[in-house]
Amino acid sequence: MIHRRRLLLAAAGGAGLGLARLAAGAPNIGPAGLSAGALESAEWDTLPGKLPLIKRSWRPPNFETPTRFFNEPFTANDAFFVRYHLAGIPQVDAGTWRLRIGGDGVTKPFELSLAELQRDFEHVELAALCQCSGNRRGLSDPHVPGVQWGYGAMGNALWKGVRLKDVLARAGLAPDAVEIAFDGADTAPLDATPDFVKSLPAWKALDENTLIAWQMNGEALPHWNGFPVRLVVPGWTATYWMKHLVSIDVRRSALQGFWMNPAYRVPKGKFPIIERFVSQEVPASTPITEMVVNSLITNLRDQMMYKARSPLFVRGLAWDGGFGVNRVEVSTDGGREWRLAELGEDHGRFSWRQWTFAFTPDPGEHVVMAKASNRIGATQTFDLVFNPAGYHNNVVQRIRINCA
Ligand SMILES: Nc1nc2c(c(=O)[nH]1)N[C@H]1C(S)=C(S)[C@@H](COP(=O)(O)O)O[C@H]1N2
Ligand SMILES: [Mo]
Repeated sequence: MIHRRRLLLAAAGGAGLGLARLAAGAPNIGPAGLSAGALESAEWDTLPGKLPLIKRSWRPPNFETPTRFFNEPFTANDAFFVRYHLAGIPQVDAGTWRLRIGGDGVTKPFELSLAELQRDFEHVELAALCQCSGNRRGLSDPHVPGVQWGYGAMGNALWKGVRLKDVLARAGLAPDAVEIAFDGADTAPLDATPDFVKSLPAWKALDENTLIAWQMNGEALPHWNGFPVRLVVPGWTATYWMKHLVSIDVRRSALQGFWMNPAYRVPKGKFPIIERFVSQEVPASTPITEMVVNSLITNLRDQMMYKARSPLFVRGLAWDGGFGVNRVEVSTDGGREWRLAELGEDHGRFSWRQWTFAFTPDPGEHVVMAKASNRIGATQTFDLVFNPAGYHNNVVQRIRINCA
């Protein structure tokens, strides 16, 4: 059912394209692996300033990027996915916005305006993939609770800002600071949801690639992606990429609270994870940290018809947690034989990397699969590593196509 208001919103969002998608869209958006409920409830919808995206929930707003936008090296700001835990999302005024840096782990707490942040510290720009921990959660089998994401809770961008470590240095960091905690301007207005506050281990906060960013792909951050500034934590899942950042609390003790434990945790020992968050570890679980090696086929659609006996290009993306993807293999026969794909331009180890593979299909059915590996030899799995939150899903896709 398409409401008039939605159509108007879509038009306001600036997309003739979007209107066409809306008209054609309606039921069953997304991969077949989603639950029946997730497929039925998904709709094209448009947040102000965005193109129509796949709506997973309206309040708080959770919107997924359709796969066709992933045929570009960088994800357009108006197509970039949106994820929130809290429904109270203020329009932050850049003129009155302040960032507070304090806590028991600094000797000189202080505040910054946006102009000061931009004036006082060296500017850095880097490409990095922002991927939700729960990307592909909806494909978990058995299904698990949480936003039922398909493949689109991610986006790659060029982020510009300053190094977090430079800002922390001005505050006089205590040598025994263990965690740095971040809070955004969003709140839980009516319900009892705890405020969304996240911390990083000091070593990751002090990494030269961890940024306080105000630009994305050469423009100011869109409201829905954290205006005026957000944290950029290259390599790590997006839960740490605090949007509408307003305060930084340098701590000599571990941050307690729902969003650190029990939320955003993975069972210990189940994933080939290297980067640790020791101050938050408990015997059974650890906070999620870097992304696992993964890939996505971006141009072929499951169950679609393609031309036989002429070259068919398979295109996709591959990424990891910052070690760098160095190899993508493609199979067109359901995994019996694998051949190397050609890697595209390298935008840095935190960016995803495009790849292509050409083959000439015989008539009939073909199962196309892609498998990425990184510089430390980690690769994707064929069988889901089940975990109750549905994180780190890097199961090799199987795309069944028919050629005639
Ligand atoms: N202030 C704030 N920042 C936040 C969140 C949030 O709910 N509030 N969610 C985090 C999570 S879990 C994800 S996946 C990313 C999503 O970033 P995006 O909405 O820009 O795509 O933002 C992170 N930063
Ligand atoms: Mo997330």
